[in-house]
Amino acid sequence: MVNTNGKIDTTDAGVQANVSNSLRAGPRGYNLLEDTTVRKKMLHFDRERAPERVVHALGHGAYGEFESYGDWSNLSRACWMQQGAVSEVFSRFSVVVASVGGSESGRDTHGFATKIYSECGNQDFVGNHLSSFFINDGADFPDLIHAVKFEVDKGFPTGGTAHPTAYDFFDHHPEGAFQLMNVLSDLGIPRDVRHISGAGVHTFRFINAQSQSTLFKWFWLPKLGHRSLAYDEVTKIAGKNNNFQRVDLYNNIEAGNYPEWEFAVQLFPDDGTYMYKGYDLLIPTVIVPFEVNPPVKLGKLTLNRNFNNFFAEPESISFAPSNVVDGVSFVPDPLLQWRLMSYDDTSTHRHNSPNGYTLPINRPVAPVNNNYRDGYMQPYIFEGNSISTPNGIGGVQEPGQNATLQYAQASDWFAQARLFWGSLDVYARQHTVDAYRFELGNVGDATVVQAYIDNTINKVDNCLARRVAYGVGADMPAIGSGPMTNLTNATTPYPSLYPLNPGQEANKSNEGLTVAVVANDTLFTEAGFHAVMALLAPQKVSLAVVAPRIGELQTGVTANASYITTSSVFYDAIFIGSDGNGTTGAGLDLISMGFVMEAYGHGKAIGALGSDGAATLQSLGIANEPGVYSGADSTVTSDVLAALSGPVRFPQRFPVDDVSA
Ligand code: HDD
Repeated sequence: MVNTNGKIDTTDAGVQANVSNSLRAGPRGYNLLEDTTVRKKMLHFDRERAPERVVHALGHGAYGEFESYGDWSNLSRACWMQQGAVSEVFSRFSVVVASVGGSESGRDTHGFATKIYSECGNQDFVGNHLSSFFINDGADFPDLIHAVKFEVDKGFPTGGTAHPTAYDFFDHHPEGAFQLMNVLSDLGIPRDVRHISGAGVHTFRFINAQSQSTLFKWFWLPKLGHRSLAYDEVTKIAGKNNNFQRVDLYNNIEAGNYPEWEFAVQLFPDDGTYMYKGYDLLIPTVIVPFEVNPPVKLGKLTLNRNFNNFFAEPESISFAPSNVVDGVSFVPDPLLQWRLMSYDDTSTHRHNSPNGYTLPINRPVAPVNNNYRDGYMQPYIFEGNSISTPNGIGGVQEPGQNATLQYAQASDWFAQARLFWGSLDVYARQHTVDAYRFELGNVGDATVVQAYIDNTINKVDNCLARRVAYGVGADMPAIGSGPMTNLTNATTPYPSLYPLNPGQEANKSNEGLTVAVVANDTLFTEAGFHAVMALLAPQKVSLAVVAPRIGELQTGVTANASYITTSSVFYDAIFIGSDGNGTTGAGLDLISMGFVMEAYGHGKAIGALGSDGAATLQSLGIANEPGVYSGADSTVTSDVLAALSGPVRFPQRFPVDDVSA
């Protein structure tokens, strides 16, 4: 780490110099060519940017540790899986489509990449927050990315798939139907990265000390559970704070609220077929539901330290699925096989050198001894003359290994998407229908829209296809022309497919959430503040006091946000302050009413404090709705906290299509 604070400015040759004033021919004269100092400063500045990642460009991350829960030597000889092993890690979170500077809350597949700096070398887990993928062959990846990024002849839309080339690609790749439906459900718009899973998508291979192979799929399961946004919030967050997710992670780590994930694996016997109970383990778009093969928890990831320098750490880190330690290996999945090449290649390009592995963030804690030499920016001075292998004159010595195999093919790409659709409750279905309508409604090319509805959505479910078509003005496929999923809730035998369904993760921790209280010069007294905080603080929930202006209010309470700086979309629930005299309802102006009602419209818990709370809710017309509470300050606070751990949101408030016809 380098610290330049308080030091005398120098050139990059270490010569003390003033680099803030140009050398000029007299006080009003031209700049002189001899001003080598400022020329070098400018030259460095002109080259400050490295190319952004071709995908997953927009990201951030943090350090932490991985701890093995036990002795897993029966599965693998990987050192980080042994009894008591604790390794340092860095995790980077990203979104696929948006470029640097975009909104990280956008609807997308979110990347979840982790580098374990273990004693036996770097082990990278480069996954996404969803367990499937859009394609099965790496050869299609450049086309997928070309199709989902902005339209090249227009330069828009950036950061989203609601356009013709994307849906034309999806139309030609039905194997992605399940993944796209996941992205279009509320799973595609997570609240933040502390509440997402990670998934490796492919099958990998463990090898133990006896050289026995066990196949596995890996997951990071968030101890905080899953939480998502409402789509309307996504669009507003993008406008007011497109860094919402990194701010959330950063602030929570600074506050000591360290997010944790359990490392869980589904294990499959390696009998040479790469099949498990009819599931093809070489097809990355095919998932094996947890109900069919429950994951086993092997360890825990904790993120507990923010980085110091964005460029040197999250931006410069190079992840690669090819970075595995001895004891972890691959299978002949054609998507994975191309990934084994592409990441190292892109790292070489981004760092303009194969020496990117020597950067502090990429360097293993395990010793590096090899014959890779020279190239741009080689930082090491190696001793000795022997730089070839094998050798007999004292250079590095080789260990050894390798293997080859084959795979089968599955074909009903829609069955898995149908299972997912069947797992959603009526509200989650509506959100997914709305997301299809948003995307296809923006595609603009009627042929592409109709093709996607007929060729993909209608093969998943006829009712879904008709609802989407109806909403975007396309021809509705005839009733019965596609499969008809039972319309009662959660008909799936696999509820794990949609962890956001009510009741699926009851009693979630509220750690790191933020609740806003609507205040002004009379509403929300200090007594109210103490009553609320007494219950929020133990659950590590923060309180934002939102008022017409920031600063101390006449009640003595300090407002830390105003209607100009903030928006209801940044909070998980809303309180309405009370003046303690029974006159609150009269104290709400139009802006604060709008603030509360927007949160209400997003399904959030609303608590009106004080004896006058019920009257306030009456005046807003929401007094008798689920998730809306009034009463004594402590009762209301407890009710809101319980709502946050339980249903989280009250989707009954969102409009739902009439599908009775
Ligand atoms: Fe990829 C980045 C995840 C398929 C080629 N990918 C990248 C990142 C994540 C993933 C999380 C960001 C890493 C970081 O934070 O630096 N990618 C996935 C998953 C996939 C997947 C889960 C499917 C299972 N990717 C995939 C394919 C290819 C790539 C099939 C090419 C054959 N991915 C890349 C890349 C990137 C990348 C071009 C861009 C930046 C980087 O690698 O370091 O090489």
